[in-house]
Amino acid sequence: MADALHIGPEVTDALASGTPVVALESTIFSELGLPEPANRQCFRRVQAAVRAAGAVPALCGVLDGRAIVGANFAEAERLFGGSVKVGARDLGPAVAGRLAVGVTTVSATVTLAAAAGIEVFATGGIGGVHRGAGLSGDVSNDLEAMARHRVVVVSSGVKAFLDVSLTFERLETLGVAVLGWRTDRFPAFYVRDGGPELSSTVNDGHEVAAAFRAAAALGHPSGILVANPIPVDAELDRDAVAEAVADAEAAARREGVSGGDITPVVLTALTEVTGGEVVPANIALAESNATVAAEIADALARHSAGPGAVS
Ligand code: PSU
Ligand code: MN
Repeated sequence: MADALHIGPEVTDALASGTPVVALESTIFSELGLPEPANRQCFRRVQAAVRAAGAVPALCGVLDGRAIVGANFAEAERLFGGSVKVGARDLGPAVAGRLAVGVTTVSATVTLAAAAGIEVFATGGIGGVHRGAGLSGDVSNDLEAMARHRVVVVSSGVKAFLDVSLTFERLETLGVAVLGWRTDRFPAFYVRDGGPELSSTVNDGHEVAAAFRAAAALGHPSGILVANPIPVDAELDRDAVAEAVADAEAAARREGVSGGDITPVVLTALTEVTGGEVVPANIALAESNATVAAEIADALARHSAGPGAVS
């Protein structure tokens, strides 16, 4: 099915000429991730940040039964209005069933990035181990996808309402390295340093590129998670976030949602209970991650692939 994947012309040219490319998911830019019009604003800021750092953004999604890597303006507009969430396992059925509009999560986007030959991906927060996963078994496929594909994922930690410690442990189990971007603590999304201590800190894109190329040269099959804390001036109050998350989760429980529906419902409730305070924080961290990802993509473009890169 040669038609299953469509790589946009700008991204095709960039990949051919060695210009850095940063893959972007579409779920966060749909109403499943951010309310209108913040979703579009967030995308504009993220893609401008990627371009300002000299890289080409590659927005991913599913349109008319094709996986798109590098949506053009009209395609992006359709994705922003999408409401069908597509994870990695949904890609095959979405294409075969000619799904009209599907927004891709981290797991699906990392899969598409790898298929297209893109090595860096930026998002806000990844999915992970939900609280109470011991009973519900709810663990995002995002973690497994990072273990399976050699892609650098830049995020500000995991979604605010997950179990950060269990997610961190799972990343270790799966063999995904976590590098702290100028930090030695795993960031807690809206808060800079709520999480576990990290064993590796990186200070620039070249340090990430060196670790990524070395892991590949040694045959390690997994990606790397770069954990970039939310910018200082956008950080929210830790206790207020904890309280808002508890309220939002209670609201989701009352609605009786489960599985993949939990994230959008809790995110919507979180926006409501904080009076919209989480929205600018979300945009600021996504923009910062885009800048960091573009710097890493630039460094990777200079560190040639293959064993020769390690000496
Ligand atoms: N984090 C956010 N907002 C989001 C998501 C994560 O702050 O919208 C999305 C991402 O697309 C992520 C997905 O990949 O949620 C994970 O969903 P699940 O837990 O159902 O795997
Ligand atoms: Mn889930």
